[in-house]
Amino acid sequence: MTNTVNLTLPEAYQLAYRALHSNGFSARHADAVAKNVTAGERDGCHSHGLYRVLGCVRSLHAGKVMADAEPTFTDSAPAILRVDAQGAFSLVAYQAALPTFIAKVHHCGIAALAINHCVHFSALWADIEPLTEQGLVALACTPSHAWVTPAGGSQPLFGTNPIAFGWPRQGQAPFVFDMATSAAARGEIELHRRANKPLPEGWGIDRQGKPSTDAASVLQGAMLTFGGHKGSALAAMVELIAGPLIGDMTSKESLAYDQSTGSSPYGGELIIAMDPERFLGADKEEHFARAEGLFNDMAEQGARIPGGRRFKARQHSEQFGVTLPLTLYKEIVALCQ
Ligand code: NDP
Ligand code: PYC
Repeated sequence: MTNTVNLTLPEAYQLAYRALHSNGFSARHADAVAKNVTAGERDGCHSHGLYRVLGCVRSLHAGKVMADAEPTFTDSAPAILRVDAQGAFSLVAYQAALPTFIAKVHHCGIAALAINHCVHFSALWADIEPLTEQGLVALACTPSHAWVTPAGGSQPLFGTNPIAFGWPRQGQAPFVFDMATSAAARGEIELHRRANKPLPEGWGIDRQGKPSTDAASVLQGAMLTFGGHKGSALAAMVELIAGPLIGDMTSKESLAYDQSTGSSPYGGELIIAMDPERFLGADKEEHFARAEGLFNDMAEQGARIPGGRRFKARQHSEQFGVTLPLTLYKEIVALCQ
């Protein structure tokens, strides 16, 4: 007997939607989350694919996410928009804010969007792509829960704090990197634990502060930043600019708010976008051709272009669907009943 299940993308969406809606999420939120996790699964980002439905429902049952909140807006400055998710997932707030945010970016050349009071479980490339599709250069980051020790320390303090960046490209997929500032996303470690697989070295330490490749021990101990002090500095930056700068929680505050319920992180996300047309005017084409030269030089050396694996996986899934572990499939089906 096979221990996987193959689903078309519409079937994957329907499964996620039913699990979310039947547990109490409004149609609008269930749709936004189901689309997001289906896109994650489609792009081969399993740590932020359908597996996340379990955490979304857990967060709802724990009372740590609002099921039907409507976002509200504050126009803080010509180049700053704030959207308050009112305790719901970030996705509906982001969607609702996008048209005004994009108009501000075009108007000012650069603008920032702060999403406040949101519960955040999702991959950031999904927030970058709607901006690169509009020809914009974009950057996004968010704190999470205090799971990661700063370089030189031994106790969890930072979140896994992802940073994503996107650059639009004419006639082809954008250049997008999206990376946790920890050696790997927490979701990746959770998937290793579920599959009973050892972790690569360098991802975490156990409760006693010893290096460990056992996923459960690392989940109870602490995760490590990527690149030692460099990832640590970037993680601290994310805490600051997507925490206190936008009036929202640090990862330590988010974990305290969680009260050991195992819910998704609560706090803010900062997105900054730039309009190349406003920076470069008539010279844009010339300078974007130079950027293409950079990508070509990378590829010529055999270097993998970040985002390339994901876009390839997307093409494959659109044709052949996605494959879920049978245990995960059954857990999500059980949530629908
Ligand atoms: P990875 O380490 O798998 O990948 C990070 C980036 O590096 C990706 O853009 C990836 O491109 C690229 N990449 C990977 N390997 C190579 C290579 N050999 N050469 C060139 N580029 C490469 O991801 P993470 O585990 O760091 O993060 C996974 C996801 O988790 C992200 O989407 C992130 O947003 C999400 N996350 C969300 C959090 C939240 O609070 N909401 C917290 C932490 C993480 P490609 O995609 O093409 O593989
Ligand atoms: O995988 O580290 C993670 C994560 C945290 C919040 C959402 N994903």
